[in-house]
Amino acid sequence: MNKLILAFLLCGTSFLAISQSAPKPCGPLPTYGQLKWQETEMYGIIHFGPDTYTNKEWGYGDEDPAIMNPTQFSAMQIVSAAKAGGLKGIVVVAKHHDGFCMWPTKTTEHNISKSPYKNGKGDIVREYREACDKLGMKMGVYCSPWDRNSPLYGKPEYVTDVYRKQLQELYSNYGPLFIVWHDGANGGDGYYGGAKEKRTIDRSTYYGWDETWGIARKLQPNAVIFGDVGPDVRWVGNERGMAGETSWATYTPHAPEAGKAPGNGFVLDKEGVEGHRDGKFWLPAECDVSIRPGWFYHADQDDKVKSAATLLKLYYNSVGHGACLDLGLSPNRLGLLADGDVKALAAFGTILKETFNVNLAKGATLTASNIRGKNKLKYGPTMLLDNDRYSYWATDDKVTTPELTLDLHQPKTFNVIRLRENIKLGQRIDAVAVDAWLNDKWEEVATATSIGGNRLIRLKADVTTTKVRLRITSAPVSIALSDFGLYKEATITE
Ligand code: FUL
Repeated sequence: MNKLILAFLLCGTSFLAISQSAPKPCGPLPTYGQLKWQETEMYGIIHFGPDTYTNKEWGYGDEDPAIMNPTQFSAMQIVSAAKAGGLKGIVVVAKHHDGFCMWPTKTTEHNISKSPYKNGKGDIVREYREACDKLGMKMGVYCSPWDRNSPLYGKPEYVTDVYRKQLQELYSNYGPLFIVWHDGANGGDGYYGGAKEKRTIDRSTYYGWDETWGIARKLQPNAVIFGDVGPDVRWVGNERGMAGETSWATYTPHAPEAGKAPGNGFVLDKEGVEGHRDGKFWLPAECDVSIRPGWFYHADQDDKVKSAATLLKLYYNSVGHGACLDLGLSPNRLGLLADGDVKALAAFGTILKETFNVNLAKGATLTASNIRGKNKLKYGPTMLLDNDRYSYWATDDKVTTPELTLDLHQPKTFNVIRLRENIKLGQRIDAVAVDAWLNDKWEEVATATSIGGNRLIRLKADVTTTKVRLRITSAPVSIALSDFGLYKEATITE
């Protein structure tokens, strides 16, 4: 009888352990498109157009299409350089504020078919698509809502007959897009078909964003929509490539005027830096910053291209804070990235590859203070080392501040720590600390807040130790951590 009870209890316990259900999700959750976007981590945004030839950043809209005549344009050269830099996709600026369309659109004469490029048979957007497909890179598009060429700009017909039709063309004819990009700069003076005047629009209502976004939802259901107000990816609020030291994936956009709806170009953008812990939406940040001072190519900025070391710093401050980095690339008048830009990208890509190639925590013996339902197979800490963003170490519901010890078995030297949550269950962790076994005791070497999809901690100095301890110091719910990595940053050779 006793044996029977014992057997029942044992079975019961292991049954309970195995059937232990997954932690309940916490707060807003990412969509499929947002998960894929998070995995992308870094992509480029390519500004090339009439401004390249007029040496401007914002064309007035009266540029003659005849100036668009790159003699050596090579999407392959540009996208290959981006790939060498570790970027996984590009956003093509298909139309900037000057209204010039880089594809042969039916919506306006102001487009590439009216230029001498390929005798009016050119399609720059298609050339990028083909290069991306050949190189295994993702593609997105940016079609500026503000159009300083269109005579209709400011009237409802511009939105319905021009802008939305342009989006339809771009979303229908250029394959799968991972992101569609909407700018906040809109309204002001411009050519407007010869009117040459200032036109202001109501930024919270003019573009009818809900309906406009609906085009992407229908034609590109897996693409994320970027804008100051998302709705899938938010602007970080600066063009310096910096997400906050604390940066939540959750966010509630607020309008600068009470009682009005926020819109692109009409938002309290400083709030984008950190997001909101209690934000209503899963709306992580994109950090856009150019490799050069300007977004377009200017010959006098050839000596101001960001170095690999600077790009690396931007990487830690963006990708390392749970955001994605959108790096501006600027082909020159020939239609190529200049040598200096190509070299900086290559050096940057090499450092990243060499740094993150070897996780020094691999092979460690992991001991967790708690494992959900004691189910090691499903929720044990070995899940942290399997390179899967969605397998995870989880704790029982009541355990929100667990600890994990890693016995590295031999001295290892690192200066970068990586943590990731399984964001399919939301952003759960507020803060962590990492200790190293030094001088026969635990010494705190790092702390961090807002873990989310990716958190990189770059240490000021190397740490050499045989044992590391991770402490989750604050979380409102049980944890679901998917990754723990220790890395030694590669040396920069430029
Ligand atoms: C800004 C634009 O006004 C710039 O010209 C550039 O395109 C940048 C990426 O977005 O808001």
